[in-house]
Amino acid sequence: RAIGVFDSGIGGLSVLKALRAAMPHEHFIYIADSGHAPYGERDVAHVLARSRAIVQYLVNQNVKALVMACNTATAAAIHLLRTEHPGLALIGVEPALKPAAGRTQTGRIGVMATRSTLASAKFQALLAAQSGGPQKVEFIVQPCDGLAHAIEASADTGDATRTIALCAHYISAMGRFGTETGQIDTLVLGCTHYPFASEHLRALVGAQVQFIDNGEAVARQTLRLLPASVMAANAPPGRVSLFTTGQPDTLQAAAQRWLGLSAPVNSLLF
Ligand code: DGN
Repeated sequence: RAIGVFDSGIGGLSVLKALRAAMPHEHFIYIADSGHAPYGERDVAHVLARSRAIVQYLVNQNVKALVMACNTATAAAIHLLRTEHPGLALIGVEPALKPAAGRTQTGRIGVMATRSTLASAKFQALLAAQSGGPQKVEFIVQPCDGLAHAIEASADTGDATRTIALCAHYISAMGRFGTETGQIDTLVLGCTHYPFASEHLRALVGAQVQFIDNGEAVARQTLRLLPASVMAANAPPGRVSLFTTGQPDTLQAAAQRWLGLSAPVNSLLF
């Protein structure tokens, strides 16, 4: 049985990469819902309906665990999907505020995510919980309209012009970055697409700012939730099956570029 993974597009590949590193013998089914993306600036009902349809599809494939590799979908839908699929090992991803609070020296943390994630009750509760602590950390929260879409659009062309322009815009909107007092020394990548723009972000904020995403934490949690007996410790390397509701070329190019996967991409129509 495979582990199901999905995102609104190619962003979840950053999580799939961490999952494969942690569980190289597992089989994965990855679904990019690019035909119905982006999720980040759509209404919650759309994200919920799409998440529900994809989860049902993967449940029908008899997956043994299901990773929602999308902050926006997790914020909108995981609570409800857990009640609809009580027996399912369902793992979500959320902006890594807690790890960031533990690592900042200056006490100022930038948070980049989609507008929808940041507006969600789930994120607001997380923000309140992490802001109230004894460390007195301050979060500078930045909705990044269009950035996930730009990263998606550059996957097959390799032309990052728009991604770079948006990164520059949002980084400057957050303020000064660096390790001196009053500067932002930690940046949370709160959308699974953003790790694929990290080289551009790095060029803007300098070498000393630390980037934090939850890909590895999600992989560890998935491992914890799976019964030890189903892990094939000395089995051959696991397979990855790639599906998209959008353009196969986009997912194909991104999977090749970022994960070195050359498996053919299958189209899904629903
Ligand atoms: N990759 C998704 C996330 O982590 O929030 C959202 C991308 C999008 O649809 N804008």
